[in-house]
Amino acid sequence: MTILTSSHWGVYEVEMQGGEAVALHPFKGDPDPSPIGLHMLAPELERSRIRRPAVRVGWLEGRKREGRGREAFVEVAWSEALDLVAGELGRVKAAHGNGAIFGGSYGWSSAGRFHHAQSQIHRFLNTIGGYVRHQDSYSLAAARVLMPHIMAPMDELMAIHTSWPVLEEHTALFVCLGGVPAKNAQVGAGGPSEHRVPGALRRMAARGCRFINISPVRDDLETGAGFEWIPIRPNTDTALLLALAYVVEREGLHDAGFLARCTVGFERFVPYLRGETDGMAKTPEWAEGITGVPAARIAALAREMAGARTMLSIAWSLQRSHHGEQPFWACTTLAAMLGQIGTPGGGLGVAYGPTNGAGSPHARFAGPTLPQGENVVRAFIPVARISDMLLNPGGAFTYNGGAHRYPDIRLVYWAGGNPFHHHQDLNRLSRAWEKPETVVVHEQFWNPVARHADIVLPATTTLEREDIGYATREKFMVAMQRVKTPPGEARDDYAIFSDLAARMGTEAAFTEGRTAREWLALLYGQSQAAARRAGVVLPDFEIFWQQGVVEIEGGSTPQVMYGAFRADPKAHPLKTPSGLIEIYSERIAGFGLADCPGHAVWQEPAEWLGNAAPGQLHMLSDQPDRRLHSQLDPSPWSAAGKIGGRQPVSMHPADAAARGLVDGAVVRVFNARGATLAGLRVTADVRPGVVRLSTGAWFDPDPVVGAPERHGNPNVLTLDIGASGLSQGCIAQTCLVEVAAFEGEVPRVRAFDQPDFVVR
Ligand SMILES: Nc1nc2c(c(=O)[nH]1)N[C@H]1C(S)=C(S)[C@@H](COP(=O)(O)OP(=O)(O)OC[C@H]3O[C@@H](n4cnc5c(=O)[nH]c(N)nc54)[C@H](O)[C@@H]3O)O[C@H]1N2
Ligand SMILES: Nc1nc2c(c(=O)[nH]1)N[C@H]1C(S)=C(S)[C@@H](COP(=O)(O)OP(=O)(O)OC[C@H]3O[C@@H](n4cnc5c(=O)[nH]c(N)nc54)[C@H](O)[C@@H]3O)O[C@H]1N2
Ligand SMILES: [Mo]
Repeated sequence: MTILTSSHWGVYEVEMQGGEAVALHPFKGDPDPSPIGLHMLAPELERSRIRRPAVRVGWLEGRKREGRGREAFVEVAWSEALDLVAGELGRVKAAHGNGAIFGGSYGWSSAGRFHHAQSQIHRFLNTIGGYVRHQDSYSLAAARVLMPHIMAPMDELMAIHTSWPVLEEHTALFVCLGGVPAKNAQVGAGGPSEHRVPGALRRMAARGCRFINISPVRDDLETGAGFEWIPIRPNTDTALLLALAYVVEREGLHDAGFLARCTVGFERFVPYLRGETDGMAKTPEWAEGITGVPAARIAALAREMAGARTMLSIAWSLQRSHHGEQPFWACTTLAAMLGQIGTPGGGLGVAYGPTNGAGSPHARFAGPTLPQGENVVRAFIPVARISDMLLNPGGAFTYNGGAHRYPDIRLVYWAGGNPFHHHQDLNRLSRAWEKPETVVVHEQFWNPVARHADIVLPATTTLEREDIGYATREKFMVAMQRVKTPPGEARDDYAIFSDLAARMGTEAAFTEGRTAREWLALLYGQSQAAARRAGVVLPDFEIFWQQGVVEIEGGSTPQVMYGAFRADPKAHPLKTPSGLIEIYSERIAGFGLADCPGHAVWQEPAEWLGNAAPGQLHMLSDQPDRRLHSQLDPSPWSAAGKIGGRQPVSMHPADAAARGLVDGAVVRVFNARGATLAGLRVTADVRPGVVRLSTGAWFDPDPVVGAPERHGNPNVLTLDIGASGLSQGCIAQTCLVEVAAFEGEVPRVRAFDQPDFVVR
């Protein structure tokens, strides 16, 4: 029997010897397996595991906050650590209420539907009276808030994307903003068991579909054939989309029938396009000045798109920017004007590429899901406003039409996420992080978030516990066996929270008397029932567990997004106020926000090439190809992508020459917010004026005050303001930097393993 395991980057076959995993191999059922997860057993990772509960020295001595992130830790027994955590939860609850506990705990955690750390922590905190939560994600905040007003919630849109086989058959022109990066489609929350994207793109190209990639970088599309690259300036896509819409309208290429039947507000948008409302017609010449794309190319592209079965696809990175709602709204508007939404192979894609999920032809049903209970604390923050919250208790913010205030947080509790990876302006976060009285973290590794805790509880990995691997609309569900002994005294998050619940008097509510295996059987049974309703027969739990895997058969055929809506919008209305696509939204206009009015508009971002000082470059910090965020960064696969142990920063040859920089050099990337050391990669695959520093190198601040971060972490440079008053989303892609040669002795990147760090 082959033992399988599942991860966010795919399913793998586990080679066992004497009851322990010794190697991982690609899953034979996967046409394009990802190499990322093959390295989960690497000794480099094992060395940085947390082995025993540990408490920061200054906190233990006198609840001192100053040393957080810098001091050593003292290992303690589990019983002592759990007493300390329960004591702190009880103290803060009694003195300040549950509204002083921040348990948002944003992060991807690991695959596995039961041991999902975010679900575990939320369920636990709900049993003790609730916590301050977060809303939306770093992935999608601008789009997640905008899209339900004008079309549909993002989760629904992702699930109903036109299937790849339909695109393969019908799409003549595929225009993508931000590519369809195969590196990103390696990933899918819970287990992408069948990597579909690289093959689908190759087959589309082979059948003659023409691809155009509009992106500051060339290599975020791979079709196996040539394609046109339109190297746009970052954060200016809205201007390009508006100019395309201008040409379509002026030349009468829009589909008046579709607009009348399926949309509202076109007549209120046209005066803006023509410049009647602001004195500026959104002509191709106007857009050329903003985007750097030649006016003639813009005008021709509009005609090409109107003249062929066209799929217009947008990457999520575009909305991770200042005014990030606008490219999504402009894209929806243009696709509606072209009138191809609901046709096979035409229309709009808002999730092709970011993960493996969109375009799947497999059945849709709810996978096993741990119920989180009810959170009675009403206070929340938009997810990326964490530093604002900690620095500014009581401060006001707007969100999705409402007015709110930041809570006063005393205790921060994190399991399954790494804010010292995901947040912007990490130097500012470091200052904000000094505010809470206590920080508790469950982690697997001595990574930056563990090092910024007061109490660290060591958690197991997926290989060290039993679980069920499944991602929405995937082909396989996997019985994840326990194949490895945990290091030291690491425990499952479920076991940790169960013991804490016992100390808090809520054990019965948290565990409901079930072992982990009993939970698996229960949750599987619920999913089995949901699958049956969707026309899919799953075997009973015992058979599933013995088989190790089940292939999801039936329940789905290739689909066309909004085919039924297009045919009869009255019978199949959208959940927008009008039931139609909203080119103009009365509701958003009614919020009265200057930075997000009632239709798509071009507004300058806070930082972009249009306001750059001489020498400044636009920095993109995209998803890393050899990791999932910060996960597995010490692995040999991740390390092999670095230059001298640092994350590479890609730069155009002309920009390198202008600065006298050579390939492979250690460079200082900096702005007023911070500085980092990266390894230079010179390549014509990025547009002049742009650099790309992918995320995920473990944050390694130099203890010397003012010295650059040492590992090439872009978030010491990014800007920490909200996308707009509507969504408050993360705007990591809006960021200007300078790059210079590093003078002097190059500091070493810290070794992230444990012994130099923990004292006993
Ligand atoms: N500059 C910039 N910043 C960005 C982005 C960007 O494009 N540019 N992208 C943003 C996006 S889209 C996202 S989603 C975020 C991602 O941010 P995160 O999701 O926070 O990043 P991860 O590295 O996946 O963090 C997961 C953490 O959970 C831990 N973990 C895994 N499994 C378990 C478990 O079972 N139990 C416990 N207790 N811990 C576990 C891992 O060790 C890891 O530290 O980053 C955001 N940040
Ligand atoms: N290997 C791997 N895959 C991942 C992840 C990972 O960490 N590693 N993270 C996953 C997660 S959590 C998410 S949310 C998704 C994110 O998916 P996305 O947000 O779509 O991914 P990014 O890699 O940030 O950006 C995609 C492309 O958009 C380009 N781009 C950036 N800014 C602009 C712009 O202003 N205009 C245009 N036209 N293009 C721009 C970038 O250069 C990049 O090539 O990826 C997922 N996939
Ligand atoms: Mo994300």
